[in-house]
Amino acid sequence: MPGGLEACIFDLDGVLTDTADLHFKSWRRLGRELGYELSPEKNRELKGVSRAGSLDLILKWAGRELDAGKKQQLMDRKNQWYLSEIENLGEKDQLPGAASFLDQLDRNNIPYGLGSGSKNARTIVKKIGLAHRFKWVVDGTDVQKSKPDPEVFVKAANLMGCKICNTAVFEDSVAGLIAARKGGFIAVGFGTDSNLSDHADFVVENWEKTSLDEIGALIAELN
Ligand code: B16
Ligand code: MG
Repeated sequence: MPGGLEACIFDLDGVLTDTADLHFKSWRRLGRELGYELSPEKNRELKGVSRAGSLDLILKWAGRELDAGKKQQLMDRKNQWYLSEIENLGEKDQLPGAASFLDQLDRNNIPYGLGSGSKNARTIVKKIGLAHRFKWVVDGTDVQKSKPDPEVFVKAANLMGCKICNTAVFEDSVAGLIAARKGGFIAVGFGTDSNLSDHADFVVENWEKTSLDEIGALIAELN
């Protein structure tokens, strides 16, 4: 196996598809109802953060405090808007090269699973036409603790029966990379954010600029 790589776990939003803008539209709409304008810069801080964690941050930025019942109502409303935003997702919304990377894993008999903080992950992965490729899926509905807690990845690794230290987690968020490292995984940052490298073993910019061979070589260098 390339570089001793035994298995891979993929984050969903930002790694296999990009729904960040759709989350942004829905949170901004909710913010406006609270008299708060969510900026694109502040929205970036929500990357990889759970729904409840995102609402708490927005309320903090808006200087608001609400009880648990009201917060649940707001999260439900945001999710209704988000669900209508993701209605038209399709295969076209797979990040370019993602499916080819899965092909490379298949050819090398390297198992892979999904580890997403989103409670909508199963819907999204189906819409983008990748559900049939993921035998192992752990998402926000399966865990008690959100990223940066490693629970989502550890649960996926346990399902897959792979050795954590030989399993690479691909993540576009700092919260997710911290989770991967805490869990003892190989933490692979995905994307162009400058802050990823501080929390990752190495970073790949996008699927079209890398290959399984390159990732295997980068992992071999870590050992
Ligand atoms: P939901 P990931 C995360 O998905 C998103 O990055 C984050 O922006 C979102 O708030 C979180 O899921 C919860 O999403 O409201 O759909 O449960 O990156 O972990 O795949
Ligand atoms: Mg993500």
